[in-house]
Amino acid sequence: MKFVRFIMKNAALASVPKHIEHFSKFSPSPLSMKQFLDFGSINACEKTSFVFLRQELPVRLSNIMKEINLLPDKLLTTPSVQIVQSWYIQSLMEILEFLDKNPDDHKVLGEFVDALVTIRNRHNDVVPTMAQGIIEYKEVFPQDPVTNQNIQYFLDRFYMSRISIRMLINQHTLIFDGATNPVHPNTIGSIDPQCQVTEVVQDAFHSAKMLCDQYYLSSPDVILQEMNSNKKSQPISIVYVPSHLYHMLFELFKNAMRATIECHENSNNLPPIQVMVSLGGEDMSIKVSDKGGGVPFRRIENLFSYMYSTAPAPQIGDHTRTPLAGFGYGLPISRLYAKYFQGDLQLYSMEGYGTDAVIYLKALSTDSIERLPVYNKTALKNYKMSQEADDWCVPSKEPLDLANFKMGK
Ligand code: W6P
Repeated sequence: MKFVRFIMKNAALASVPKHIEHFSKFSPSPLSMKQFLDFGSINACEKTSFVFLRQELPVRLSNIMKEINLLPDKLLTTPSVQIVQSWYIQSLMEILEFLDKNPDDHKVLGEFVDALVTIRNRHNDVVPTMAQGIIEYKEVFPQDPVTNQNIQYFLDRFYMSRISIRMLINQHTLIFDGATNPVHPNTIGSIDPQCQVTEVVQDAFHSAKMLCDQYYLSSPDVILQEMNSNKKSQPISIVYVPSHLYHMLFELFKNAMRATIECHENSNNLPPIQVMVSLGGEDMSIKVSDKGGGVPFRRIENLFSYMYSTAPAPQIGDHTRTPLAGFGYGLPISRLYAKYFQGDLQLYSMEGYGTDAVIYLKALSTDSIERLPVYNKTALKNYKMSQEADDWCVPSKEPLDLANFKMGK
């Protein structure tokens, strides 16, 4: 029996590359907020969702698996990246099992939900494990700008793919587990059709403040304003995933608080963090402003760099890092959450004064459509181009010796 299972397992494993080839030829199908909501409304049909996901999940998995395979060997063969890759292979195989099953069989639908939960849990630690892979790679190849660019390109796409796959899995498992969320009865899976933006702002601020108090024994206050240009004096609400918004705001508040405290160490009153929430016809924007001394323009890009913000694992007994300090991947991943539904997250800093961080989201649910990476020739080119020289000169610190250019007499 054990032997038969061993043979079967390897037969399945051997056919994986063929399946990846097949499914990566399809482009992922981006869903709009409306489509997400439709899966969870009155005519919600578990069967339709099942039939969609058993195709779409292999497509999204295979598209990104092709890109994992394009990573430079030195990175692809690190133990950590190998582990992540094996999780993707395992999860792909588990979904493929459902391709020849009957969508009208209730038992099949139940097993599918269970499989999705297993897959979601398997991938819980993808972000720290990939970070470990970068550390393993950095030990051999200390920071070079070419690698930084490539890793940035890959991880932005890889984590965006992961956000989208987890979104699909969360929606299906939350909607079809047969229970309504007791705390938020009006949510459709993880989406709140009337997400009260300032409520999420206050939640996120409160959590960051607690962390800040714990480590610095003080924390700045908040001044919160909103401008609803559509319906004056009504609170701003949008169709959105509150947990995504919370994640972004929590990250921005931690950064703003740390900057404020470290910049005003020697004074006994901290300038408050100002938040402006604004709803227009196209955008819903949130600006978080601190007077924390700002960041030189040259370093702003590094704040979003996976490579430059991958800190070596803290040594045991090293208490120099606080939770508000080594942010890890907080900012780049927050920007991906904003971009996921066609928004963005940008920093405007003035060194010597402070920083404005702005989250831009779509005001209309018809504009909130998934932004997904697709594996194609353009993507392939981006992995190959890397080795070539930059087409801008490198500024030299050595003064040019004009004597060399004097005409001989
Ligand atoms: C800073 C650096 C930063 C990053 C993100 C958000 C706010 C701030 N403030 O000084």
